[in-house]
Amino acid sequence: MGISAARNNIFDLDLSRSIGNGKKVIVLGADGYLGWPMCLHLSSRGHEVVAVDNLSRRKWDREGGTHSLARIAPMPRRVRKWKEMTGRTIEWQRLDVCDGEALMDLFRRHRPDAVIHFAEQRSAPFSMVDREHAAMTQQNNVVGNLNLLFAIHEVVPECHLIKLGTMGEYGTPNIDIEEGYLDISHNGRKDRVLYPKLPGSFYHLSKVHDSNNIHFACRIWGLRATDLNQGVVYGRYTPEMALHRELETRFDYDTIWGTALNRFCVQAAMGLPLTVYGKGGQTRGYLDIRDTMACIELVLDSPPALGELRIFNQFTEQFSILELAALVSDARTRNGLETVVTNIPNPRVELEDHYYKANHTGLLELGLQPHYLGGTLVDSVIEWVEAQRNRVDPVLLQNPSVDWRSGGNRFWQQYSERQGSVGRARRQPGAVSGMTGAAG
Ligand code: NAD
Ligand code: USQ
Repeated sequence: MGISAARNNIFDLDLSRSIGNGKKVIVLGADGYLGWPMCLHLSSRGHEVVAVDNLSRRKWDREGGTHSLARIAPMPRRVRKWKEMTGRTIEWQRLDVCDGEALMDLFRRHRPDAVIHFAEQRSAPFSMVDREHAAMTQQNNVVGNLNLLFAIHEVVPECHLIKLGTMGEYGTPNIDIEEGYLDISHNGRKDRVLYPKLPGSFYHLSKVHDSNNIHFACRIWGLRATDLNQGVVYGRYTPEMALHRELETRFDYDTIWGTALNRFCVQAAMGLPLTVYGKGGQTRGYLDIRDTMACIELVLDSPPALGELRIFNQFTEQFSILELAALVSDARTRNGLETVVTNIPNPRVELEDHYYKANHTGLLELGLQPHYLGGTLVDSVIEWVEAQRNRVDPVLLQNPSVDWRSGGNRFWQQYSERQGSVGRARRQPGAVSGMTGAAG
């Protein structure tokens, strides 16, 4: 949705809670797609927010030749603009979560009531490029999360850890997926165990390792944590971001970082075929970015008891890839335009036709009122993309550059090698100094 259209919704913006009445919250991964809107959302509701990121995502974009379709302002400019628009302060700190000492210092200085952990390498294809990317992903994610557990344990043991996990931790089992735990009977005895996991990439595996470490820390140190197994997020608009274009979050559309529905909207806007991988029966949980904000706020407002690891499945609807493609193509047909849906060879190793039924009642019981996916949202994203079509690189959009069996392919080589400034400028004709998706 363009800023002008989104402005109509700015009355959704709730600045009623005054500063100082909220909690002190550290947001790790604050420069990302979800972390930045989370900072705005919490700040607008009177929480004291410390925004932390090491800007590695901007570096990974440069490495792989990708860029955010929305121009994203550098963090110092974003927090200045927020202060200018609302009078509220978000404290910005550049820090690597894998630097355990620096993280410990941060915790000693701020003694947060809660920490929201988004700061991980989150692309499944990026984790499958080669050995180096798999190792980097698991080291970054698992070590960062472990450092965080120690910082909480040693500095603020009552602090509520809110950790972003993923629905992909479960994989696609042939039985119903429960919220985190499974009650089992075996040889006449009963117990409750963490739900068995069958993840589909080295990235998804890193989240499983995180979940196990968090579970262990809650058991032995009595920490309190909420692990949110989130589905695929779509959309680019929250009321806070509508205040100014420098407050917008990133929007990825390429085959490494872009997620399915966002990518389909870009393909439709460009008049290119929607790329269904394989048969398209792959079914996943999905949610609107506004519901990510709402879920985390609900969780923050009702922390679990000390020693408890609470797990929620954070999504609102499930769709197969073919259903998503049909939704986007129907939205175009209503506007008199034709969209082609094409099945391309699947670069991933995954079931393409499977049973999928995942329980997700926990957040609804906490009070979540979902925004369900409809044609209006799809239309608004497509309309916004049409206005930036000169920034879309069709090669990055249409061609998977990583194969699960053989790693980075010729498209990966082509783009990861084009690191010169000339190549970058050619790929981003609309880039202007200080407002780019590729440069930190
Ligand atoms: P993103 O890549 O846009 O943002 C992640 C941010 O974390 C980046 O700004 C990056 O620089 C930062 N980061 C990474 N490693 C760091 C480190 N060691 N120290 C400090 N900062 C570091 O990702 P996103 O889409 O905003 O996702 C946020 C979280 O939510 C991730 O953990 C992801 O796995 C999870 N998640 C996302 C989705 C989705 O659809 N986007 C779905 C389910 C779960
Ligand atoms: N897919 C297509 N065509 C495309 C892109 C994707 O058919 O053009 C298919 C994939 O093969 C897969 C499904 O769509 O079956 C989802 O892929 P995706 O790229 O939208 O999402 P995924 O790789 O699973 O990862 C994203 C986020 C990740 C998060 C995860 C939630 O990048 O951080 O953890 O969604 S979940 O899928 O629930 O694990």
